[in-house]
Amino acid sequence: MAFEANFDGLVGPTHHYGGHSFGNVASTGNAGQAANPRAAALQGLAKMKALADLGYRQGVLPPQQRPAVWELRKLGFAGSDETVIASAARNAPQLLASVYSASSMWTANAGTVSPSADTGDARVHFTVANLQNKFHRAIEHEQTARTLRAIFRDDARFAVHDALPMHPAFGDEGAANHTRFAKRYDEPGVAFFVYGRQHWGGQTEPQKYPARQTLEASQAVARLHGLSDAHVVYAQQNPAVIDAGVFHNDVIAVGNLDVLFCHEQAFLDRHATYRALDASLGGLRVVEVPLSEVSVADAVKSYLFNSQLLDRGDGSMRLVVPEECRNHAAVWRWLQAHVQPGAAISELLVFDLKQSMQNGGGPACLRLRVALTDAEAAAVVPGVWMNERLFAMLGTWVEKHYRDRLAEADLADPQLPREVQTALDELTALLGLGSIYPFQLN
Ligand code: SUG
Repeated sequence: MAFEANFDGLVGPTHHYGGHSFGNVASTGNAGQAANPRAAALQGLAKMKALADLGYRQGVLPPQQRPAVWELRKLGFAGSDETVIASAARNAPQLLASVYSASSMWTANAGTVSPSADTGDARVHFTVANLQNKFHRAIEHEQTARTLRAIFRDDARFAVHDALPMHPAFGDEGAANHTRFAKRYDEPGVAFFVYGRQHWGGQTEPQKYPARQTLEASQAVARLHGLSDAHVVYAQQNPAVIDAGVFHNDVIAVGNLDVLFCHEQAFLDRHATYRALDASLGGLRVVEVPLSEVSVADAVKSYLFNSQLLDRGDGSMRLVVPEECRNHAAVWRWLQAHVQPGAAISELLVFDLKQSMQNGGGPACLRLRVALTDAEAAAVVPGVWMNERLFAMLGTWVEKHYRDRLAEADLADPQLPREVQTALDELTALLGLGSIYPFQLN
């Protein structure tokens, strides 16, 4: 038996609104607001617990150590950690905020995953995303690789590849631009890679905002995972929607098993894309939302498509959407009219994820999907699986260590790095991960 597990990023204690992501309109629009890291973490945990209670396998990926003082040292700040932080706070507050970002919570960007049914050597393959387009995210990959190797540590079953070379030709944002379709989780499926631009020889690109994912990066991931050409489909994202704030494909499309739920404007050539997927999979169900019913602006603001499609086991899907969908009349109307018994999407679940949403991170951003067989799941470090006990422990841990308010000025507080280390040291013990963080390894 095989199934899809979701590994959600536990929001870290330094969650803030830094305005770090040009092209992500929520991030730049909410820059400078005070955040509530405690509420952010509890909102994420509530979603994980609710899905675990419904019977889905749910894992937790721990946050990263912040501030990444070692990155400030590479940039010329010297002295003790306290001196480095104080001097960055005075002279380069934007840099300090970047190395304080809790952005690793969006684990859809941790890497691209191919299940063992699809790969050349029948292991589950992960390629860590380099996230090279944004400085605050380009500093995630080393820890991401360490964390994934600590959790998926059985080399006979799992392969974790390092991030692709840090160059604009290989811009890689992980699973946010990748969807795996299949008739069943344990059968070979189709890897669908969506790219924003082609580095060498590309014709069309967005004009206003960056395209973060390249075709060349997606092709490299397919090679690393040993995917067969017949089971890979590449499609270019519509550059116009990137310019409208769709910085990852998962802001405008989501798929699972044989269902693709997307906006009419998601792809540059939608008919060719649907045809290629349908042929490769042997039957695809497309649930397409027309522009006449939901505008791209409403899709971006509500995050209708940054939703999770979860298999109900009866041939239909549950759709997990953020609260913001209720607040956009056209979106809510579409959901009320189309999500119903007998349809491909037959049930709606709504979650309050406002803290993450205000940085452009919805339900789908917060999770990394890993299709596993029972034997593979048994080889995962057991402490990361969500259950009553872990939920209670993590809730207590958050209440004990997290602040309920964090604004940019607070990042200069010399106490904050110590609070983070104390919290993370306890967390690795709670999850049974051993030493994974720089402060534990040095
Ligand atoms: O990379 N936001 C993230 C959101 C990532 C969403 N992920 C997916 N769509 N899969 C990003 O733009 C904002 C951080 C700040 O501004 O403080 C940020 O990094």
